[in-house]
Amino acid sequence: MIAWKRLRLAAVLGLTVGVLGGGAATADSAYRAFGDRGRPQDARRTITVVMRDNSFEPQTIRVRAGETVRFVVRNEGALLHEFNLGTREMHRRHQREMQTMFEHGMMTATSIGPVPAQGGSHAGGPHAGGHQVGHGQHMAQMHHNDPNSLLLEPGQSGELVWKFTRAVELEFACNIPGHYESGMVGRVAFVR
Ligand SMILES: [Cu+2]
Repeated sequence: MIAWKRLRLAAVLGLTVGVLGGGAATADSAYRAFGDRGRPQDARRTITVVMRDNSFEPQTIRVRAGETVRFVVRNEGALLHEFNLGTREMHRRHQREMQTMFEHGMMTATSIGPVPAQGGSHAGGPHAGGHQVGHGQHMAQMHHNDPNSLLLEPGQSGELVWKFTRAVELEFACNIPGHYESGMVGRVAFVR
């Protein structure tokens, strides 16, 4: 049991280095090519996005370069979904990271974080609300503090304020394994 726990911890820590270390430098700053976290007081417009299993509504978002938009995103599906602003290449990279997180139990098809570990968990401990939080959830959340991304469990809503600085080929996508391929991708169209 102890050996198993150590193994799992090692796996998660190893993954952390991989996800947040190596790839992160590029992946995390890549969004700066087209925008950055916006200031809520600069948002003149709110765009509501609904996520289902597996689609986005609407499928196209129209924005202007220089505009700050407040996104309200609702997960009305029964599965875990992501709203992520990025280029096709960024999404491809992120899909590989998500795949690894799934393989390590850091998220499941319906929730962030592993199935509660037997024998209680550690780092983080019980949070407000009596929720047990293990390394997996911590890491998944850390990763999803990216300003260009929201990861929402079924029934959850979230907000993301984004400043679009430059017109580039851009998509909003869900990078949970299999979802992009099955249609969870939409186009960001820059208008003048
Ligand atoms: Cu999805």
